[in-house]
Amino acid sequence: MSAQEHAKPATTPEREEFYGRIGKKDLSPLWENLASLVTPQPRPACLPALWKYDDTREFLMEAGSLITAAEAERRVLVMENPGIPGQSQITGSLYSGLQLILPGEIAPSHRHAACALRFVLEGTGAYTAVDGERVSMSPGDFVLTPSWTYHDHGNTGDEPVIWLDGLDVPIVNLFSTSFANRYPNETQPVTRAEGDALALYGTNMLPFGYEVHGLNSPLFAYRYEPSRAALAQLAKRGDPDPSHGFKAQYSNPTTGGAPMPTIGAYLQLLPKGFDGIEYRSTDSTVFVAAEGRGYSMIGGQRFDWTHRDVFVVPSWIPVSHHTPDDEAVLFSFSDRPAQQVLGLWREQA
Ligand code: GTQ
Repeated sequence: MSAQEHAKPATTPEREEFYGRIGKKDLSPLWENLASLVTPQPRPACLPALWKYDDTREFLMEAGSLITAAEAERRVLVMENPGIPGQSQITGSLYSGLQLILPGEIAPSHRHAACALRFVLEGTGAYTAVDGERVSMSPGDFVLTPSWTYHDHGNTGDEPVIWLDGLDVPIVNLFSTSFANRYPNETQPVTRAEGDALALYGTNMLPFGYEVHGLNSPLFAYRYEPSRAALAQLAKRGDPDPSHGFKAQYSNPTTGGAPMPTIGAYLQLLPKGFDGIEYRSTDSTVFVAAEGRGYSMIGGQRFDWTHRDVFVVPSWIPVSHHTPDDEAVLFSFSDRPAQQVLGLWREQA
């Protein structure tokens, strides 16, 4: 402990007796807890962790024979951070899980205060409907479901479809601001043609006189191909960032900001032979390998990952990425926009 940190005062019988008495009146002495309450640096309860896709997928398919998407409402295996088990949290502020929808199934329409994102990992033929528009989902697509928008999922194809869900449920519950309800029917009516949002907001044009309203991107699906092409273009222009490789952030085309107020999403290309240097930031981050394989050093611990494996980097723990054998692409998401708007976010290269 440095002289700058608060040293816990000695306990005496008189003090102990006093603490006991005030405890009965719902009071406690700050000086006993100050050091662990107001810490000099982040002390994330969540731990670095990795979920191998092949293992999780096997359990998910097993779940597929145990319960239907309709009965489950959402057939998801939640990734429980081992540092905070039983909380349905992958980090201190975010929820994440793998969702399976089998051919012919519908995950019924509902809405909630929480914002959600999907990153498709396997299969084609599924769609997500948001605000009356259905968008088809293919591997690598990034789809968002803004707060309080009705959404349902369906699989009209002939293969299982699996995606990664990311939600800000722990943030919503921190503030005790959760609301949710089911749509009266299984699916919401389709009121907009497929491709409507993309045509209106995703082509570097906006409807004439468009005024920004709300906090979410009106473009709710970001296709993998153009996102991947942007990384390839970045890679042609110069050297990779020493920590991040060639990295881009998904943006709300009407503001240039994050697609949702609480969750930022990112895509980065790590060229073959990339040997990244350590970086840390206060936003605990969930990564999934969209392509390739490599490993990351997280707080000195090595995590080997391959296509579709999910791993977590907790707040302020140094991370470096390495791709000795193969080029790789990582998708990631975190609460960075929320931290930034609250003036809390920090990074260190
Ligand atoms: O697809 O709407 O993983 O409501 C958790 C809650 C997915 C969803 C989850 C949800 C959803």
